[in-house]
Amino acid sequence: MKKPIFLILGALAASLAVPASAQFAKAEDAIKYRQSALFVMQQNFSRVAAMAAGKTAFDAKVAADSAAAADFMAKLPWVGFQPGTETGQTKAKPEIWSGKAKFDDYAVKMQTEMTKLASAAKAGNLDAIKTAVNATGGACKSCHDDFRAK
Ligand code: ASC
Repeated sequence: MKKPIFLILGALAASLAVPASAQFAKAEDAIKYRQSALFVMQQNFSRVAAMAAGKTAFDAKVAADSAAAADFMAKLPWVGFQPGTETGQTKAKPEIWSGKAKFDDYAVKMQTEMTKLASAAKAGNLDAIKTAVNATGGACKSCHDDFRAK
């Protein structure tokens, strides 16, 4: 059976369209992007973690703002882990791409914990912040243990 021409042209256009996720001009841009997002996230997270650990004075406003920033930043790095960005200036292990489902689970887990931290910080509850900092830090660490080269 002959297919209508518009179906054929539509399928062709779809196959030629660049996926929206492939937004980086170069592999090194994707690497820089994910590292930058993780760096800004970590800077905001560690500011709250330092308060939770009693290393710096607790400032509820700074904690809430920093945790909100970290929570937002936590959403951004993942698109940068696109295929073809396994090598270069990166500590990302190739297992990220061969074990993507596990990596994605870690990414979701970290975002979930970071959102809890943002809620705790917004509420200004230092005990809840401490609990959430530990859970979030644990999520960072377990992914690094498996997927980040030393
Ligand atoms: C940080 C940071 C990490 C995590 C991890 C928590 O501030 O840079 O990688 O927390 O150390 O265990």
